[in-house]
Amino acid sequence: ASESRVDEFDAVVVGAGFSGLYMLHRLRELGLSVRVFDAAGDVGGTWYWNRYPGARCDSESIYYVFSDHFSEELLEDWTWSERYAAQPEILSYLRHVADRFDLRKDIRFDTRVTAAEYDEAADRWEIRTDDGSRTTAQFLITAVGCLSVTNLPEFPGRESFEGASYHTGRWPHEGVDFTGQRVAVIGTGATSVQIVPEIADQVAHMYVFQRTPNYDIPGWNRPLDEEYVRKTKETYKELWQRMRESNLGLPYDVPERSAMEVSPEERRRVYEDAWGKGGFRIGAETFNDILLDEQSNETASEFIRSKIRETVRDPDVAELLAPKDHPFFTKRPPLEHGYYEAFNRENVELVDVRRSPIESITPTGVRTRDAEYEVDSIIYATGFDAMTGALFAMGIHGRDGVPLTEKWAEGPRTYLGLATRGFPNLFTLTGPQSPSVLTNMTAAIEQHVDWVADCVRYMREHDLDRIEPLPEAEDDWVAHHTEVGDATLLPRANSWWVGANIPGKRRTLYPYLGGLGTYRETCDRIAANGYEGFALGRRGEADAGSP
Ligand code: NA7
Repeated sequence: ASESRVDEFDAVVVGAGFSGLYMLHRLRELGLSVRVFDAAGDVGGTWYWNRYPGARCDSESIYYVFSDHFSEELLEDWTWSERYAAQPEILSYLRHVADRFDLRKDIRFDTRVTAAEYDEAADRWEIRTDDGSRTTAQFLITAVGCLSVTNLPEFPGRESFEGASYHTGRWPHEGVDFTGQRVAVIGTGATSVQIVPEIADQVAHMYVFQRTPNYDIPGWNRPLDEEYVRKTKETYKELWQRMRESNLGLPYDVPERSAMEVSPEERRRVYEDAWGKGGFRIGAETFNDILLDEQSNETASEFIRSKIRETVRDPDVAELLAPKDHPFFTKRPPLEHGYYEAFNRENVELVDVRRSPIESITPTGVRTRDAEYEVDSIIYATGFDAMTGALFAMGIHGRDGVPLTEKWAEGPRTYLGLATRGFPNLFTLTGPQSPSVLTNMTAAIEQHVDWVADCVRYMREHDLDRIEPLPEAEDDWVAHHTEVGDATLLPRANSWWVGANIPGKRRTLYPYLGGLGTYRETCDRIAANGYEGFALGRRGEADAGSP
C-alpha cells in the first residue's frame, strides 16, 4: 500500500485467533465494515504459532469451541477426535470456521500493527501496519490473545550457540526431527510438560532444565467415543448455559465443603476421584477453599506430591520434581501425559537450575554454575510476556498521545478488563483484569465478544460516537480486582499470572479471579444500566456521561 492511501473502516480488529474471528463475524452481522490484521500467515492465533510436538489444549475439546451464539450448525457439525484436541486439529477447526463463514476476505495476514493512535477530533483510531499502510476506524478491538509474545531469557552467549534453537511458541512450520540428538529443554511449564514425553523416545539424550517444579495433573487423554459425543451434542445448549454461569467456563460441579471439614480418608477419596477423572477437576471439583486456605491447599498439594513420588522411580528425582515452594494452583498447573514417566527413562535427565542456575549458552550447549551440557538443539519452553506483552508491543497511544505503556506503567488500569480511561473506543478482548486465562478461554472469549458487539450496537442505535470508562468506575474496578485476588493464595507465587516470569515486569495480578459467571453478571448489569460507568459521547460534543 502506498504511504498516502488511508483505508477507512468502522472497526479494526487485531488478531485472527478464536476471539478475532468471532469478533469479525459478530461485527459483520451488525453491518459494520471491518478489517482484521494478523502478523501470522493464516488464522489460528496461538494455534498458528504453537506447533511444537505434543501441543494440545488443556481444556476438554467438547468445551473448547464456538458455542451456539456463533452458530448452532457449526456446533452441531464439528466433532473432535480426542478428549483434549491437539494443535493440528484445533487449527483445522479454525480454518474450517474461516472458510465456512468466508472470514478471510476481511483479514490481512502477514501484517503487523506497529502503531495505533487515537484522533480526538475525529473520534477515530489511526492504525499503522508494517506494510506501510494506514487505516482508520471508529473502534479498535484487540484480539491478540494472552500468551502471544514469547519470552526468550537473555542468557549470555545465547546467539553463540552453533546448534539449532527453538522457542516453543514460534515453532517451525515444517516440523523438527530430533532423532538421535542431544536436546536441552529449558523450562518446566505447561509447554515443556507436553513436549518432553512427546520427543523422549526420539532423542538420544534430553536434559530438562528445571527452575521451579509444577503440580502437573494427568489429563487422561483418549479418543472420544461416538456415544459420548452424541449425548454431549444433545445437551449442548444446557451445557453452554452452565459454562457461562460457572466460575471457570466449564460445566464442573461446584464443591461445597472445605478440605478441612472432612476426614483424611474422605479427602483422599475425593482427590483420587478427581484425579481419576483428570484435568483441572482436582482444583475445581474437590473442595471450596483450595485457593483460599493454606492448610486446605496443602492437602491437595501433598496429594499430588504423593502421586509424583509413586510415579518417578528415582527418589531424588521425584523429590526434585515435587513442588514445595508454592501452593497448588498458584501457578498454572500443567496437564501431563507421560511427563513424570519420562524421567524413568535412561535418556532423560532433570537438571536443577534453582540450585545451579544457567550462567550462559556456549557454542556447544548450556553452562550452569556447576556443569556444562553439550547438546545439538536447545528448546526454549520459557513462556510468554503474558496479557500485556502484545498490547504494549502495538504502539497504542490514547488521548493526547499518551502511550498505553505509560498509562499502565504501575500495572493495568481497566474497567472490566475491557476498556481503559484515556483510550476511547478501544476494547481489549481477554485483556488484563478480565477472567480470560483463569477460565476455559472459548467461554471467556464468547462473553467478551458478545458484550462488545452489544455495546457497539447500542452505540449505533443511540447515535453515539465515543465510549470510555469514567475515572471512578475504573478506580473501583481496579480496587475490586485487587481485593478479589488478594483474598486468594494466588498472588503469592512467582507465576506469569502476576508477571513474575519477565524481568522488570510490574508485579501485579493480571487475570481477574472473580469467576466468569459473576463477571458476566456484572458486565450484563452495566450494559442494562445504559453502560453505567462509561462516558458516552457524540462527535464535537462533550461526554454525556452514562444516560
Ligand atoms: P510458563 O508456564 O511460563 O513456563 C516457562 C518455564 O520456563 C518455567 O518453568 C520457568 O521457570 C522457565 N524459565 C523461564 N525463564 C527461565 C530462566 N531464565 N531460567 C530458567 N528457567 C526459566 O510457559 P509455558 O509456555 O510452559 O506455558 C504458558 C501457558 O501456556 C500455560 O500456563 C498455559 O496457560 C498455556 P519458573 O517457573 O519461572 O521458575
